Amino acid sequence: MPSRIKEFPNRFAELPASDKVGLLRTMVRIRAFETRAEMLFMNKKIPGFVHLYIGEEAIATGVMANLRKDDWITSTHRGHGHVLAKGADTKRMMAELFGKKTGFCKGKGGSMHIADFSVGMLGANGVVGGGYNIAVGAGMSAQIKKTDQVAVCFFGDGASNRGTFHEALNLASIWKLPVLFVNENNRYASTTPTGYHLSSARVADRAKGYGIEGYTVDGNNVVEVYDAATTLIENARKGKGPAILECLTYRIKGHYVGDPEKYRTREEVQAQQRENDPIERYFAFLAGKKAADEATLSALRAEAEREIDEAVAFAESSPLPDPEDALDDLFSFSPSEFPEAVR
Ligand SMILES: Cc1ncc(C[n+]2csc(CCOP(=O)(O)OP(=O)(O)O)c2C)c(N)n1
Ligand SMILES: [Mg+2]
Repeated sequence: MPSRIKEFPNRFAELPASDKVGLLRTMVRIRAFETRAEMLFMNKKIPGFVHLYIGEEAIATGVMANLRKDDWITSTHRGHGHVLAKGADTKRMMAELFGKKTGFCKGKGGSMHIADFSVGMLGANGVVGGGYNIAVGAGMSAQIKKTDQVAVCFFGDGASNRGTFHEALNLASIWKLPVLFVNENNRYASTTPTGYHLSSARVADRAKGYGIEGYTVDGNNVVEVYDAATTLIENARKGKGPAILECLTYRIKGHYVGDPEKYRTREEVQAQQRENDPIERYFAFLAGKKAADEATLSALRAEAEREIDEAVAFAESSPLPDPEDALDDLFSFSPSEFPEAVR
């Protein structure tokens, strides 16, 4: 049987009303950023590749609401939502997407390589499964320094098949590191469905092999994600060790902007858009409890659009990196510089 879960304690109920609306605000900001990034990419303002997080906003939002600024995250090629929810500056983020000098990586990284150490964002990553061991290293440093920081590693269903997954989970388990592995199971790894590429029914089932806990939640229900993350992050902080939190979701847009999407039907996508939009679902939930109304939602959308407008204006007016900066921040060694022992 798939490891679909025990109920987590309802910690969402303890949140003040403003924080409940805050979760909606974060999801709306991510959606606005992604919608604009898609348009800008299609208008050739953004070079390279863009992988959109539309439809998956509840995961970054529900998890990050439980993190302190000095907690760490590692992200993926689909990382904009993680970066925004962790509190990075939208202007510098947009500038990085544009390849401008004012971006987080001076315009040399682009969409897939945004890092902002000042808010604990250790990096998006173009290498699938490249974040695991960075998160484990961060968790190890917290344990050694006794800082009670936590590291959260976001990874996709496809990424759970990388060899690095095994190395990281094993080490995190034997050393009881404060790391939460958050799987974003959006049912596809590029063009390949989970039904084909996963050997287990659930990614969370793999936790058993490492002697840790693994749970699956509805990743399009921000309340469910929040509640599970609260308990698991508190456990990690208290020294109870790592866990896997698998969040079932759906990627509404193509794998990348421009994906011809021959591997799925329009009907499948439309049904998800209609019935499983995480923002619509959470808004309906809040509205049912009279905690938000249409005016709240419109105000949040307008606020997000203003923020993105400012970010785009900043990115557009920023300079490109200078050609002579191309080789700055690179590390290379010639064989003659290697120590004798490894030559
Ligand atoms: C090590 C490595 N192998 C292959 C790729 C090519 N690639 C980019 S994204 C992707 C699929 C990732 O799927 P998943 O982990 O489910 O993340 P999702 O795109 O669904 O968010 C692949 C195979 C890569 N970037 N890095
Ligand atoms: Mg996937």
